[in-house]
Amino acid sequence: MSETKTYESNTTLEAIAQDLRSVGDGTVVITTHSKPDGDALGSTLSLHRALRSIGVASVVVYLGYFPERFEYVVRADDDVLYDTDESGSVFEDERCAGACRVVICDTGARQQVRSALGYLEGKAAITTIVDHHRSGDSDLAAHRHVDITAAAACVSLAELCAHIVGAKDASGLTEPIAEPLYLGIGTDTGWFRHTNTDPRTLRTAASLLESGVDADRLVRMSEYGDPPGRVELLRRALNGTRLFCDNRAAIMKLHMIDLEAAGIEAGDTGGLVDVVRSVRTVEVVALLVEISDARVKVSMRSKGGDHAVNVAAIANAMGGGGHFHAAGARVDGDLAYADHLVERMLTDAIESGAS
Ligand SMILES: [Mn+2]
Repeated sequence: MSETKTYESNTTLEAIAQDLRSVGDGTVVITTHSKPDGDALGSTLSLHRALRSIGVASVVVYLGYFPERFEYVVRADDDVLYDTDESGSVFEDERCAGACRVVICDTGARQQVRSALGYLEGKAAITTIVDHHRSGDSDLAAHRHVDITAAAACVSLAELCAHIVGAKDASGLTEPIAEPLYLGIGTDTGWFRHTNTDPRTLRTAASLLESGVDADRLVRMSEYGDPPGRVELLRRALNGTRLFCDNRAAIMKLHMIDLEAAGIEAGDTGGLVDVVRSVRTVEVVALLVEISDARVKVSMRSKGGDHAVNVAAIANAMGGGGHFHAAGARVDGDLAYADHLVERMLTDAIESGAS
């Protein structure tokens, strides 16, 4: 993707904070990638609450399926709109129509904000991206802060929120702002297990704990928040699982009928790969979820180590994106086609890095 080269920062968090502090009576629209995860939720809600604390109005817009497990994070006094059917009609709301600024958190990729594209059209001059992904579409926003060394968008947001409220660092944030930030950092690092967990991640997280965050509650709600249908989903996912490449790679598969039988949405399949990733020999796992007869969602995770598989490169080759150890794409074709494609790409990746 040619835009990858130019998808980098052209402003600082301090400058973004200064700009947002100066908007007066205007409303800031805050959004993120569709089917928000913990980091998407954390980055948007923390910014919303930080702005509210200094008297700046904002509204958060969530695109697509909203995971039930995260409903508890949104509080009664948060201003949130849901574009659940991804029609984009939610942007007709007068607060969106009259927005003075738009902030997109945890993504900068057109394909991840598809139902907002009509709304974002012509608004690049007033739009800011705060992201930590390697690739995105620069033309979406005139102002960009892209820190690919940040373990989560929430690491950058913690700093941005501190600038907004005038705190010296994240330890000076109030609990309502700190809680979603801690959730985002926790979930994007696999609760501090993934290779992206570095000193800065832990320092930021420690500062957030000092703000009074109930970390145990966040882990319980987000990690132990599966509905009973999860067991049926797991049973079906394991039925469709196979190891290959001397047990170094694994593919898990879910058909639409599996999701229906388990009563689980396609956006709520996170964590399934952990069951297979725990196998010692497995270096990379792909989860294939059938979205329609002709479309498959591919999520890939790799472990760290000397010859770690770069799943971002594989995802890019399939038109998707992500991080070195966690990436995904949507493949046009049926499940059998996607299965063959992914098996070949994982095999190539393992064999080219084999020692
Ligand atoms: Mn993220």
